[in-house]
Amino acid sequence: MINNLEKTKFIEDGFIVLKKVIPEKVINKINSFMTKERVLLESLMMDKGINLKEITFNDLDKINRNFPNDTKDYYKNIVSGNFPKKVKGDKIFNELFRFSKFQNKIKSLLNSDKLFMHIYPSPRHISKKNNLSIVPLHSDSQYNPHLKNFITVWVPINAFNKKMGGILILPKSHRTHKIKSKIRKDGLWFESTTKIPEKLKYFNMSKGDVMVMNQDLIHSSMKNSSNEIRFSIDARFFGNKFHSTKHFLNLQTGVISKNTIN
Ligand SMILES: O=C(O)CCC(=O)C(=O)O
Ligand SMILES: [Fe+2]
Repeated sequence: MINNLEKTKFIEDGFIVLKKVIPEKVINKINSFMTKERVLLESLMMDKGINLKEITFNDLDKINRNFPNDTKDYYKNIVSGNFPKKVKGDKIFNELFRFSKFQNKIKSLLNSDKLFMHIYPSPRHISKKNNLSIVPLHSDSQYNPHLKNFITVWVPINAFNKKMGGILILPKSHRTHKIKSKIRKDGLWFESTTKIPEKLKYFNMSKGDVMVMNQDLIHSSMKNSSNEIRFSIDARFFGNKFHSTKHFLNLQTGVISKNTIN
């Protein structure tokens, strides 16, 4: 269980690292799955003349200029470090969040006896040179206007050192800063419209740890300066007093629904 001190700290700081809430063997299983899916994406993109290991802004131009209109979003999603819906929707990701140790702590942070997860969770693959996959400073409330009150859970799958990167956060910023949403020219992310003079913080995490963030906490993706591909999952959770206008998973029943007040 979360103790009162941890809960107060989460409310004040806007984040908390929960240690060892997911079994290592589940993280390893997800790592193998993502590694395999990333290899498939590499060959899919290679067939289209794009090397996923060396993405540049030219590749985005190539997609915008040469690819059929109805496929552009699909391929832009891939070059910006995301997986296609078919992969995001794989049941394997539900295994990550089914443990009571995890669920009880998240419920406690949400002051809820039930737990719901926005569909889909976001598995991400970040390669060394891929600047398109770096999410600029933002809060997740900017990207999820359909959710009223939620928390984000960021799960490193193989990123346990600073060289591989992860996320950088600004403690307490959920109360002190607000970023105005303005879509970047390339359409991939929101611009970081607010200059933040403070230094953002990196937290060392171990296998099975998760970073929980308030929906308004300001954070960004780090660059990956290792030669490996960084894998992570981020997922958004809400409790029984709130609802979503899009699809969500009821973690009590395993049922996916939409628009239902729970
Ligand atoms: O993993 C990343 O690169 C960024 C993820 C993120 O912004 C989030 O989990 O909300
Ligand atoms: Fe985020």
